[in-house]
Amino acid sequence: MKTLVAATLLALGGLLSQAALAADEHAGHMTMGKAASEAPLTDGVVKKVDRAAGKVTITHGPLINLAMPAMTMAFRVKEAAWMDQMKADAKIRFLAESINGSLTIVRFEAVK
Ligand SMILES: [Cu+2]
Repeated sequence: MKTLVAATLLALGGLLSQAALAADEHAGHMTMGKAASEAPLTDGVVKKVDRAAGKVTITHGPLINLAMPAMTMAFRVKEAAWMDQMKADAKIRFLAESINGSLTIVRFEAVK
């Protein structure tokens, strides 16, 4: 009986820590906190740069922090200067977040 109780408690503990992890991850979506900046960068290829609109169209791999599969879409860019390194067919690595409802590139690296 003791063993069963211990096993149940262990299983429960596992579930609780998973729930806690999920909650942390969710918090990362909602804030501009540390958690998001630690998310892995995603590979992308620039398709189009619209400086006037401040938007860049990118064919991107899965965006884990946004639960978004690979696709081609437009993003806003947090630092306008990054657009200097974003030309059609340029390979980049980036992190996007939803800022005031707009998906925005918040971290950017050019791939050489
Ligand atoms: Cu997308």
